[in-house]
Amino acid sequence: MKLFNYWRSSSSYRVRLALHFKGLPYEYVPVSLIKGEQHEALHRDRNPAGYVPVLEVEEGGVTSAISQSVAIFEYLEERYPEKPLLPRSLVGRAQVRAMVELINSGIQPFHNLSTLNHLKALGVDEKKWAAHFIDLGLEGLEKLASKHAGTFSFGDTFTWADCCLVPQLFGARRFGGNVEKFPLLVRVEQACLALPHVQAARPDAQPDATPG
Ligand SMILES: N[C@@H](CCC(=O)N[C@@H](CS)C(=O)NCC(=O)O)C(=O)O
Repeated sequence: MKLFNYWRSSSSYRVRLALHFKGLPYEYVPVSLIKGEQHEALHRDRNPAGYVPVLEVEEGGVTSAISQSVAIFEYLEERYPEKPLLPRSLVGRAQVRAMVELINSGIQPFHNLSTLNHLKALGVDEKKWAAHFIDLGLEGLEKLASKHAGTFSFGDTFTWADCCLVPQLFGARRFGGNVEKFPLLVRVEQACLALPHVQAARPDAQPDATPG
């Protein structure tokens, strides 16, 4: 498998967490969002929307490019079910998906690079705008997680919800958010960061990471 991704992209970080948790080897292929490589024809061919991450997989001799971190989660879960990232109960699985969606559709799009660039072009204070929505989303997540969390976001095993939470708090800090307002989320994040597979997936541990 090949993962086309960028060290600081939170959606890329989610997929790295799933891959490392499952112990799946992959080739790391950097796509620099700062240099605009996501818009190059070669990458648009993999993902016409021009985003990372993209996971390239081979099934039955056919190579396919899968975009969207949650679709990638689903593929990996079905393809490699041995170390599950979803709880067993049906309702539990739905609750994890609810936390994932709160982040995936309710927070991350508000601080995506293309969103921020457009806001800037409109003369909006894009950092302040993004910080508002990150804060609002995390407030909802703190309350939702308080119904389900154990050591991790849902009970005592690492799930997709944690694959999304850890990168989201990383992203929130980048935008100057005061994540300490969300003690449960920070406690879960710290439990996650103590795990070796999380350390391996961290942005600053990636080959394209740059200081600062
Ligand atoms: N919902 C998508 C989001 C993908 C996405 O927004 N990726 C960002 C990085 S986290 C990106 O490639 N942005 C490039 C741009 O906006 O130009 C996913 O989960 O994969």
